[in-house]
Amino acid sequence: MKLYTKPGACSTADHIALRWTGQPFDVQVMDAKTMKEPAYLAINPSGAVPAITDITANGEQFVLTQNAAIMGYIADTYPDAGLAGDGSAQQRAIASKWLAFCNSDLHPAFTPLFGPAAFIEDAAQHDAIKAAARKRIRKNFETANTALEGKQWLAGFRSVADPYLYVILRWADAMKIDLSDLANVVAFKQRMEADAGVQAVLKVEGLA
Ligand SMILES: N[C@@H](CCC(=O)N[C@@H](CS)C(=O)NCC(=O)O)C(=O)O
Repeated sequence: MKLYTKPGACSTADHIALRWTGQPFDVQVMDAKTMKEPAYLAINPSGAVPAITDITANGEQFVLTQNAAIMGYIADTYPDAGLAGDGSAQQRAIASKWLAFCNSDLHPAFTPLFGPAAFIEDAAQHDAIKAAARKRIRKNFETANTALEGKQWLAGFRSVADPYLYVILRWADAMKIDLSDLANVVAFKQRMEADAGVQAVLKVEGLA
């Protein structure tokens, strides 16, 4: 399996998940320029990361985009890693629930903060949009903080959702969103940063 990632982007979460499987994989670290070049657009026409390529059991080329699908593929390809739980439908669903929270609630909450102009051209409105985004982001992290009460991991076991939450916590840091009062979230981030797999990925992506 080969992962295309950009340093610190949501694809870094897939990179950590792959590392956690303990299985060999290839990785290509992209940048804003190479993501828009024809070679990569042939893999993901939207020019976004993550994407993976793999070879099927029949020897055919397999290409997959969309973070949630890729995380599911990683978890299902390497079930022994337990990144979607113990194989029960219930644990798979709980891991998917928190992955969906990260991919569909928390991640898009940052979009107006990163690029308000995509929502409204009038620059005079941008501060208001960003302030609303910050509020929404906080609310989502409060949800994560509640979920982490008495738990090490979002789903109650280590899953594909955890690297995603971690990567988005890095965005919160970069955007100076104060989460210091959310003790469970703070402890989670420290746990992730102490993880050897996370540290190895940050090094490969030039973020260590
Ligand atoms: N819906 C897509 C969104 C992926 C996405 O937003 N990727 C960002 C990085 S976090 C990206 O590559 N944006 C395009 C760019 O940076 O040019 C998914 O879940 O995979």
